[in-house]
Amino acid sequence: MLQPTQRRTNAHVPNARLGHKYLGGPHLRIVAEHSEAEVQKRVADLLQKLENHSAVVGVVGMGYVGLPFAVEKGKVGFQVVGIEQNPSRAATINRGENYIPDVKDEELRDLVQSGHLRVVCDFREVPKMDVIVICVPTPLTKNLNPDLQFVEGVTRELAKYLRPGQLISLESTTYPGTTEEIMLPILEATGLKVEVDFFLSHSPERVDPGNSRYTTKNTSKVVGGIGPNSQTVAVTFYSQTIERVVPVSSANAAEMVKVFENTFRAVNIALVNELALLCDKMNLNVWEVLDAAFTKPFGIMPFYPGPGVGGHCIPLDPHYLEWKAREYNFNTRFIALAGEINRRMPEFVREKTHRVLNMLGISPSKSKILMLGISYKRDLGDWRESPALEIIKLLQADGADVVYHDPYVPNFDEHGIAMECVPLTDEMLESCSMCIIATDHQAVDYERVVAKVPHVLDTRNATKKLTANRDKVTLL
Ligand code: SAJ
Repeated sequence: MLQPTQRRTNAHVPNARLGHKYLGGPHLRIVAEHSEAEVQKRVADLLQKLENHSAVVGVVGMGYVGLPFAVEKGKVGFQVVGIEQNPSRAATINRGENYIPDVKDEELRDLVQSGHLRVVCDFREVPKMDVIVICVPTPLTKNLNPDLQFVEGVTRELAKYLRPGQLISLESTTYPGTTEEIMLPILEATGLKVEVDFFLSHSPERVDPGNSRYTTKNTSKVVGGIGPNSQTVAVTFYSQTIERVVPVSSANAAEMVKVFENTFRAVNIALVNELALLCDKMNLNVWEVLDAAFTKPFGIMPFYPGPGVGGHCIPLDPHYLEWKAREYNFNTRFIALAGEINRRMPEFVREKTHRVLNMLGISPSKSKILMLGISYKRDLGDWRESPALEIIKLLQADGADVVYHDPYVPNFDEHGIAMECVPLTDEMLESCSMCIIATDHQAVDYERVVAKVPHVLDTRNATKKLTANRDKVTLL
């Protein structure tokens, strides 16, 4: 028998109309019946606030996803309140200062000055919010298992302040089932019921950091509600600032869409990395082979080998799906193999570095190596999970003196390595035994680098346009 504070779910009550609430001990009785009309009025009220932009929008996590999203919502007139755990980030935004390259400084400044955007560091203002969007990291543990501490922690905080009429939407990339199996029970433990009192959806972020062509506004957005009412309000919410919203049948489906997208990339990157490993053995130029293959006008799309796969999406997200699939006794072999090949690439770069040093007659332990590029991909300053860090660690273990230059990274302290960027002077270049190009930033003068250093190991084909000194370049 249910205890006084417990509720019977509708599933146990035949012909239950949506929205029955049962509180009761031995004599179960309907004490607060939500009529369908009441629920639909709640939906209508929220829709009105979304359509006339009078809704207050909360965005949890002011990172590369949350801040651009908050700015887009503020630009169309919503009152946006960011919730950010890092006080210095919050203070920076509240001063009208930007720290996300994909956000225009003046747009942020104008929104802060007009009061359309401000950031707090706790959840006490949640009751004022009509929509709360969650854009927090979903990392992996050391043994590649999902780490949902941030999603769960935020959901528990939101539950303390949850009120009827609110939409909660998770944007973080995660395994299918997170919204429904992890977040929903925490939110319904408050006694409020989804689809009746509050609404819940998943809409995966699709941000390509540094991509100026595809932005938060013009990148299509997949939206999956826990139920029809949640779907209606979530699609309306996202449609206010995003040109194309793609509704799917459930939050699970929306979660699966995103992990598939990133798995697609991880597997195809691994395919060309494996080809690079084979071409090395067959003395073929993998870059020539791929450039020729990508001239095919249909049925193919460009991917390129590299020193490994960085960022906090592609190396991580597919393992969320791999972990969940095991629950169904299903082995996602492509994901496992792709991860294995991609994680092997730093070791391959170390092996090719040894070959170059051998050719120069220099022992690794007596070498000075310039790592050119630390960021995980070109033209941005983000070194999370960057393969360059792994390669530095491997070469340092060989006794090499490793220095780095990255125009976007003045210094870094990660994975037990702390280094300062060295200037790319002729003297510095000439003092090195060799250089490894790990990130193909466009701002670097590769012609001068190749002219000044004894030899270059180019893991990104950054020197493809060079004609002079080609004998001083070894490609991955
Ligand atoms: N990489 C290769 N070869 C390639 C492409 C990429 O080695 O052909 C490497 C990159 O150098 C980088 C890593 O893989 O180290 C990830 O590359 P990425 O371009 O996928 O970079 P992310 O993680 O910043 O952005 C991706 C988005 N990228 C694109 O769609 C182009 C997209 O998958 C997601 O929207 C985003 O992650 C995310 O947040 O999930």
